[in-house]
Amino acid sequence: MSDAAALATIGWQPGLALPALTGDQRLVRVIEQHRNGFVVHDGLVPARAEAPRGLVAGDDGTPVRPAVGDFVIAAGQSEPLALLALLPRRSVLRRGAAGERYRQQVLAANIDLAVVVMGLDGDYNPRRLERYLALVGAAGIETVVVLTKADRHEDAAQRCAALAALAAPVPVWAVNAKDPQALAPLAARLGSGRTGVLLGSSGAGKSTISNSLMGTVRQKTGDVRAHDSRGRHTTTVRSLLQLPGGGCLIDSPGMRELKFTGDEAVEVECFGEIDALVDQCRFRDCRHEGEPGCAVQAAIASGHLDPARLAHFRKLSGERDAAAAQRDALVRRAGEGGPGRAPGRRATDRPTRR
Ligand SMILES: Nc1nc2c(ncn2[C@@H]2O[C@H](COP(=O)(O)OP(=O)(O)OP(=O)(O)O)[C@@H](O)[C@H]2O)c(=O)[nH]1
Ligand SMILES: [Mg+2]
Ligand SMILES: [Zn+2]
Repeated sequence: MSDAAALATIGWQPGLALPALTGDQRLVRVIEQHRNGFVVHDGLVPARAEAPRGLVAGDDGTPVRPAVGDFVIAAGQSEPLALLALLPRRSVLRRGAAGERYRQQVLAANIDLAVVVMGLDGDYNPRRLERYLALVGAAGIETVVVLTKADRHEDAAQRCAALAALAAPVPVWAVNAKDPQALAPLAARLGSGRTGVLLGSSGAGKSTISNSLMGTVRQKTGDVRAHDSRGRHTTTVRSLLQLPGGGCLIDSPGMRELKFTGDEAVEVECFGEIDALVDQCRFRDCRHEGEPGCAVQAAIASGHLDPARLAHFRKLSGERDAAAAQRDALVRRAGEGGPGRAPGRRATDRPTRR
């Protein structure tokens, strides 16, 4: 198998020029990230790999922590391979890292499709879906929503329609995740050269979807608690799987927190109809709190806009603004204090825990 053909099995896009490599170097993709190292794949075999302090040179020379999905130049014949340099990312999915200080966490890199997974059981939550859509919207990648456990819930069609209305134009499918047939539309979007990432709460069915697409029980799945449908955090590491159809899929641990980075276009990504109404308000600086000629309040009065949705729109844009202010303050401080330090870098791509 040629290098390019092997790399295609781990999501290298056909026709993309390979970087220049010396004798003992090869191009690999990060398929797992652990506290003390990485698992990478060159299209033929997986291998353990390490980088000093977990960092490699980014495309502008600044140190970057590789994430699952990254293509990296590695050196060495025996394990652990040494990770040297990161190839430019075609997309990055981030969230705000947990904790008081502002920091970004890269969830996955070089992704073509975000698959937001939500159970139709106690996991069902339209407000949480809005938050997911805002977060993945910032990555600018194709998104689909998969509602699992449709085989168990009689109101599946109704709930699916309700979410389809708020997610449009993002498609929403209600499925039995154990049924590979039901996932055919998803498989069709994950052909050769494409990489998807599964996102959702613990117990939503991400690993069940992975197994159905793999056609084999590759990922461990776990029962959810009967009284609140919560999962037990069965999956503990993000890992990139090679699908039989040629594409790649990243299964992730259940997400407990979805903090914004400040880059989310909340208005555009998930509240388009509110954004359109705002344009019709009489006053440019309308706060939609009773001003005359307010199109937003008129839509609520006529039953066209759900007040709960407006409230959540305000909450999410407020969170986004607060995150953006924290980010900008950090960039400013870095710019004043650190000679040679690229602005903004301090907040990005750092290990979340040491
Ligand atoms: N009946 C039915 N059960 C499902 C479906 N999807 C998932 N399940 C079950 O829900 C439970 C949780 O599924 P997992 O695939 O482990 O969930 P997960 O999202 O990977 O959870 P974490 O790894 O903890 O983040 C398991 O018992 C699955 O068998 C579905 O569509 N129908
Ligand atoms: Mg799982
Ligand atoms: Zn208004």
